[in-house]
Amino acid sequence: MKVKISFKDALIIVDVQNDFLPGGALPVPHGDEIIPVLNEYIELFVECGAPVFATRDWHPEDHFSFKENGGIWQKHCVRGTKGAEIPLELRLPLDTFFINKGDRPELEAYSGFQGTLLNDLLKERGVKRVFIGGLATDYCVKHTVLGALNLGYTTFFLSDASKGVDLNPGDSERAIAEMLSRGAISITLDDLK
Ligand code: VGL
Ligand code: ZN
Repeated sequence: MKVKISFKDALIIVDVQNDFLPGGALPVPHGDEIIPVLNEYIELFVECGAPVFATRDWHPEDHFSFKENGGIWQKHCVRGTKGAEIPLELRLPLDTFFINKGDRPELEAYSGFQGTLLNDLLKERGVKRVFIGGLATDYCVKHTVLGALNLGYTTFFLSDASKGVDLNPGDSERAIAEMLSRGAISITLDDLK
């Protein structure tokens, strides 16, 4: 499939943060391998004058999703810590829109649209199509993709720039099947070149 990017499209990079990379608190296996691919997507979007968004899991210390607070996850992406930072290897443009989510103790936000201004910022720019990749396929990427579909965006899933955690074997595959069945379009870099 050939897709031509215009300045009305948007790239949304989900949760590429140190804690989700090998060596981090909640590592996604091979999560680092998507960074060079995402850098190529970034270049393409910047060339077309299309906006780049980067979501960040941005939890307070006492977030209820942490095991120590009764949740299911190892403590991760505490705002202001090294683990919550986006690695410098990801070459984000200076005018990247950063979207912090999960920043209230009692609310989970797997979707970049949940409790954020992401939808408003996209609408303000007249964006109709979004291109979403990052970490993790079976959690925040999936929920961000489903959120975009619910809001009426034509939504592309960047299959070569996403990795899943697969807590249960097959989670990522099931997540992809669900995204596609809801109307997402799976693409790779080659489709944009
Ligand atoms: C995520 C688990 C907990 C994600 C965030 O970014 O996919 N996963 N918090
Ligand atoms: Zn989280």
